[in-house]
Amino acid sequence: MIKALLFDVDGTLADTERDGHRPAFNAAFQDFGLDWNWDVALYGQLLAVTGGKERMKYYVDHFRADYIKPVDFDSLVAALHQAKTAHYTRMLGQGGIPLRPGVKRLLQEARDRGLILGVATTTTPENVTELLRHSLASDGPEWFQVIAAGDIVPAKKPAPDIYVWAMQQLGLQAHECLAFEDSENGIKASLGAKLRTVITVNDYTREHDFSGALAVLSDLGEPDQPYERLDQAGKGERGMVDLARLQTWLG
Ligand code: XBP
Ligand code: MG
Repeated sequence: MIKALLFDVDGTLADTERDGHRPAFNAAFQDFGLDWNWDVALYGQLLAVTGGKERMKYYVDHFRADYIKPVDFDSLVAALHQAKTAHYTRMLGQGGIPLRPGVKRLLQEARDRGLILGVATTTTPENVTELLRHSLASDGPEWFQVIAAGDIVPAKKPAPDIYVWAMQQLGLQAHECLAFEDSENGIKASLGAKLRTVITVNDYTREHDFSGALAVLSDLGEPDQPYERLDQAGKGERGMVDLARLQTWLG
């Protein structure tokens, strides 16, 4: 039996990108009087880069040839990112972003059965704790033994570093853990850390390459709302991800 479940956050625990991070970035750009505006389609392209600060720099370099960077551009990016985080966490505080189907159910079951829970994400730590507090439970952050997030490792996903760091904190090996991801950058990171990985796709990631995944699913499923399995090995299968099913997949 595995000992720990390690979760990505954005796109996996909750659909945070399109209606959470994206409008928060746009609100920050407005605060600073910038004419930058990320629509839903453009944001899909920008998601190729993980990390909010890294994403803003990538946008300027690849989409805004007209923009003249100030000498202290890094400071501007840092200030924009702080403003963005404030907008985003305010949204979370208003209960704005629910967890995806099956997430709370599986976390609860794992907790009841004494499994270790962890987070491995590129997003800012306070984004994670606010999401867990407002969308999981008031003590949500305490359900997790490790929250590996943000700039804690310099190389963000697709680098495996954040998963390696989380496992080091837990004193566990990859074969004792299972990862949950939603994106190609995410699975590159988890497989790079030698973790078996379950994928739940979303509208931004449906077409990504998930080679090497244990299973690719629409979501984790609920009793009255089964997941649909999308990978060739189990195509068309429907059901609900619980520990028994994970154990079957792990063999
Ligand atoms: C999440 C991200 C993050 C968020 C923004 O990727 O790419 O950058 O979009 O978060 P993953 P910050 O789900 O693979 O961890 O602005 O706090 O960086
Ligand atoms: Mg993700």
